[in-house]
Amino acid sequence: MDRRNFMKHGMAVGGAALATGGGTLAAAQTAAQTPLDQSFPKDFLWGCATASYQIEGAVKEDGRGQTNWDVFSHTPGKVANGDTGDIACDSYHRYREDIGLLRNLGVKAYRLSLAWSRIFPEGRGKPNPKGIDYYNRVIDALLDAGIQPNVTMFHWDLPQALPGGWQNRDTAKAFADYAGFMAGKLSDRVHRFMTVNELRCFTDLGHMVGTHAPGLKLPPAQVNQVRHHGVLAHGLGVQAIRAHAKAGTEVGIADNANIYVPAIETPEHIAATKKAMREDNAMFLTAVMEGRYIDSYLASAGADAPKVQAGDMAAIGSPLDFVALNIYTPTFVKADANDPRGYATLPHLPQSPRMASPWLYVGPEAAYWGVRAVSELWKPKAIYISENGTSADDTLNASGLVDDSDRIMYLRNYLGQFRRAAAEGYPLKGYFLWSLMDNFEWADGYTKRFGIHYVDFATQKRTPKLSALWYKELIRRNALV
Ligand code: PNW
Repeated sequence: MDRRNFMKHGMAVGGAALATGGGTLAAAQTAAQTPLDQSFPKDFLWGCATASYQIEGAVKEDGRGQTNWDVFSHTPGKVANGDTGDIACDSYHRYREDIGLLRNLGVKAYRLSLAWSRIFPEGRGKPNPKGIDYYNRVIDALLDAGIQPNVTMFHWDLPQALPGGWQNRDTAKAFADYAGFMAGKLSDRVHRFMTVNELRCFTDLGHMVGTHAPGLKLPPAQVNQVRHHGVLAHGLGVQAIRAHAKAGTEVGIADNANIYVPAIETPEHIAATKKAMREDNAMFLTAVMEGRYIDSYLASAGADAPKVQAGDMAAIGSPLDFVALNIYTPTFVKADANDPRGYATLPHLPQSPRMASPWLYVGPEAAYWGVRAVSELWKPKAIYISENGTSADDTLNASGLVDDSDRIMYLRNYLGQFRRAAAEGYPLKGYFLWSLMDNFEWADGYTKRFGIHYVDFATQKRTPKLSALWYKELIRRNALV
């Protein structure tokens, strides 16, 4: 009940009752309330997410090979403050403590990624048994804690030894060999694998925008080729995982398709939104879900379209057991008869609300529309949210705690919209909050904190933020709180 209704009702039952009878007030409140059902579906999978380079540290330990992000972060000027992932959260050594944090939250699942270069230090060739042992230990400790591991095979830390990196199509093949190999090692205990994380980030940010490793600004034809190698790696990876994993292992992708939101929820604008979703993600999720590059993409790329070999598109379109989405920020859309595409994407405005990362505009409706548009466009069997969360400029208060009401505000609003999607029957099965703890935030180094646990990077002390207590309660009730 909001304050205005409460006051109205208080007046109606009379000032005397309000002033004297607590019981009368409680009864009046009950009568006035029709509480919204805030619950999530039974068996909804609650989890947290992290990624190898962002938390592990130990970059030279136990035979780990160098990666593109080691090189990039050690190149002056590339990462805020010259920060690197050399130590990060030191989870390589502290994973038992981190699993303790997960257990305390009551999550049923943890999304982690494997560092390819711990397994194949050169990207391919002879596997490194110590790298495999490390992930065996982590996975066994998770299972001992009653937590289901969900494994991403590639979350951006690419073995540096692979010649040409993602510009070379052989990297897609090397990825598939590595992913198949690890699926063979882990699928007795890991039942859900995600191939790659965020196609658009490791291709475009690394090769077009230049803000992520390897820091290139290539011309369009080469960018499209890198994108093609990215989706090809995913597709070949799906096939390799299926070939080596136990029957029943689920395989999907964790992608950050651009998420479009109708400015007005009417059929006209909703249709425009779905068109934007499909066309503006044509080289990424649309290719993966449809096994082809749609005409509008090929027409706009023209002579810069990627070079595709026989069999590529069938591999890219390999059927998936689920689609996982990283959802952070919205792009608003309106139907627009003046635009040949029939829609216009609306720019964010100076006063559009955002969180601590400049790109992180707040738009909880992205949670609902991301799930709905993907469901309606491609009918996946299941959808997971592989990431959602926010940066905040967290500081410790006088008691040494972090009262991150801003992060709770963000999460509660997004989760309300995920709940809406689940309640309407879209096949949303689970949610991984980004992130379990503050970590190496790529080009922002340690200046941006996404965790629900605060990490003091000088001492490696982890402290639950208020948002961790909030998430724990939400999980306990399986309902918004
Ligand atoms: C994701 N954007 O990155 C990554 O998967 C995580 O590793 C990362 O820490 C997290 O989100 C927070 O940034 C993104 O510009 C980077 O829209 C950039 C964007 C989205 C996601």
